[in-house]
Amino acid sequence: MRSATRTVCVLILLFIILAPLTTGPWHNVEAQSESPPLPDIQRYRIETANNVTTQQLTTDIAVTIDHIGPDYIDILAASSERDALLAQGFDIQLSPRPLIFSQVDQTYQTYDEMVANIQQVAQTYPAIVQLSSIGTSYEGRPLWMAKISDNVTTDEAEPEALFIGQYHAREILTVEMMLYLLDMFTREYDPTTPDNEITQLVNTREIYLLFSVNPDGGVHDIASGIYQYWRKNRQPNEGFGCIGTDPNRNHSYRWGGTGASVSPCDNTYRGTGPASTPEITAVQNFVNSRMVSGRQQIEVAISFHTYGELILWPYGYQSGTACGTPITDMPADDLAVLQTMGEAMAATNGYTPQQSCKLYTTSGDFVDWAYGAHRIFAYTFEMHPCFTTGCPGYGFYPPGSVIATETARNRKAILYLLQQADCPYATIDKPDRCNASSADDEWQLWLPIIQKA
Ligand code: 0X9
Ligand code: CA
Ligand code: CA
Ligand code: ZN
Repeated sequence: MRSATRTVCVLILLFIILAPLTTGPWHNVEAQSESPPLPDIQRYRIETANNVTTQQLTTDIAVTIDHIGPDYIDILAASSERDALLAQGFDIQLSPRPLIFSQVDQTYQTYDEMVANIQQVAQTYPAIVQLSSIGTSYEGRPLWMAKISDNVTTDEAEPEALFIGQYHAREILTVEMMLYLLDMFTREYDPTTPDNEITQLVNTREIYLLFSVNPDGGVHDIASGIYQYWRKNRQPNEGFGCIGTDPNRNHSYRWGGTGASVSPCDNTYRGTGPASTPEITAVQNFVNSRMVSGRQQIEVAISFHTYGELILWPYGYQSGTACGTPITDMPADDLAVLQTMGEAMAATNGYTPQQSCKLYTTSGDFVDWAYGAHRIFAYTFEMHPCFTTGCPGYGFYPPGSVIATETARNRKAILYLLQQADCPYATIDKPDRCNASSADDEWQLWLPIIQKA
């Protein structure tokens, strides 16, 4: 099965009880007088009165389910996918309401606004913020990263943490999440109150904020004024008319397995090889560079996505009934740590905690690589909105009015993870595991890979 198809099949299980009709803010948006080009990917509505199921819709065609209503299913489909559905006899209607960026929301920051914002903050707080670029995107945009710590220009012996926004272009709330963190760590930092939690964490951790892995996709998504539902990066695929690799299928760990597409036109296209995108090469080079004296300095990481209100941990590559069963490249203690911290974080934000492969199988995503190649305790957060009964139907493009609450919602979870970063194994009552001298069979297994000694 194709990955997106499998994705949707899993989602069916989640949505056997269909969500009631909800009215999203875009319902008020009228068409603009001059009409910008419509995206190739558009929203289509399929009435489910004649028992059409998500499974039927996606068995052969990798469309994305956008929203499930009481008697309809909204899908996101490229024109080729739409034609294929029509050829199969489905009665599908173009959704009449394109989401217009300037009308739906001026509160979301564009790439240029984001850059101006983070440069301004870095200038205001030079003692604790160091701005750099870890590389450039395919179209040449800097991939901006802020390091936040006391003595920020010195590499101190402090646990490190990495937070990443916008792997996927249309997941616009994730950029706001990163900007919330920058704002929180700087405005609340006060060296005169070392007991304040923010101050304590900035003083004892080295925190990396990578604001957007996929700025090209993000810029493209809003360039016409109408949201394009764009997911991938903007790297052309030679010999194909369609553009882009899915950055979250392009990481090197077990790249090329199931749960990613080999077709350049698919939304989960894995790319021509491991780290074939400049963006993922940059991410991996950065994380690799944090291997100092044979030890990976980054202990914990979160990759922010939308949507579904989920906290997911590795591995994503296991499939079917193998998901969650013991596996040689993850000691049982590590799975226990991932689960313990994942559930603790979920208790603070109301997300649903689960192993990635429980949602669906992927290969080449960030968390599998971060853990598999570096043993970083890494999480995918799927932010607001949720995707079950009663959830709002605005999917990837929530109204700006939710930004403040839905970013602050993750504050406690992030502070918790940062607190655990000095010894994640303490969460399963095995703090000695954090010492270099720990050695048992499971631990030894890892030494050749990560040399965490
Ligand atoms: O498919 C993805 O890359 C992530 N979901 S999204 O809707 N934001 O695209 C989920 C990645 C987590 N890994 C697995 N579920 N295996
Ligand atoms: Ca420091
Ligand atoms: Ca350090
Ligand atoms: Zn995503």
